[in-house]
Amino acid sequence: MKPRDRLRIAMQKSGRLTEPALDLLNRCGLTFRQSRDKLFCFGEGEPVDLLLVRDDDIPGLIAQGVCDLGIVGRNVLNEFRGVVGDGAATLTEWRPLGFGRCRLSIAVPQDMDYSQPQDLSGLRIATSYPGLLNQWLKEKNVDAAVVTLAGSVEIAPKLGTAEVICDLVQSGGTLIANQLRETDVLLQSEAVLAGPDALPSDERGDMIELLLKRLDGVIQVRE
Ligand code: PRT
Ligand code: ZN
Repeated sequence: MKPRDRLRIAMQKSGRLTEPALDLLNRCGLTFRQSRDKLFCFGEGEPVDLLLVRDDDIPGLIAQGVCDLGIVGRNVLNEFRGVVGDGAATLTEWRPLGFGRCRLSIAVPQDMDYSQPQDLSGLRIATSYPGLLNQWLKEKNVDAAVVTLAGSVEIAPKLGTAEVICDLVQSGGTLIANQLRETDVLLQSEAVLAGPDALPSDERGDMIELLLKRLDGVIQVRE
């Protein structure tokens, strides 16, 4: 395969991270021509293009070398790193980006007695982040069953598919609406710039360095 001479950045096509990610790239001086299918956006001034995808696909696209960088939640990046393990291409968090902040937390029914992680022993915990949850349970030496759900995790206790959940929390409103109480934070998350461990040794590496410099300037100005 001929090495690409343009940089390719993966970002969320449509969701919470889309607008702030585009805004950040614009402030780094990157502008894009939106294509009709909106999957691929050609960079106008600089040789940097965008691939618009589901956020869950971003780490894999970088690991496969389809994209050079990605803007994705730390929760998604770390789940991929944990699940894929040591054998696969390793990814690095190059920069925290300061938006899309949330936390991955355990939440229990409001009326449940809970004082420490050991109280979860023998219970079922519903989550979309089985890798991160299993890692935490192992650290805490808790033997609980992990029930993996793609979405609507917060209604699992009501449906009876699990007693407890492990999900993303921002304002806490969703938990309250479902009579749940946040107990432990597993991960503080925000959008990050993710990439391979090592910069490519061609022009794309130089472009990434330039982008990181601009990013640092933009992030500093904002802080
Ligand atoms: O289609 P695609 O797969 O790309 O989108 P998605 O639905 O998986 O992702 P999206 O757009 O919902 O979230 C993208 C990223 O935003 C996540 O991976 C997080 O890194 C980040 N983020 C920040 C959040 C939240 N805040 C958040 N509040 N992601 C999800 N939520 C959900 C949470 O799952 C829960 O259902 O919002 C609810 C909780 O919010 P509060 O405010 O009620 O606590
Ligand atoms: Zn997703």
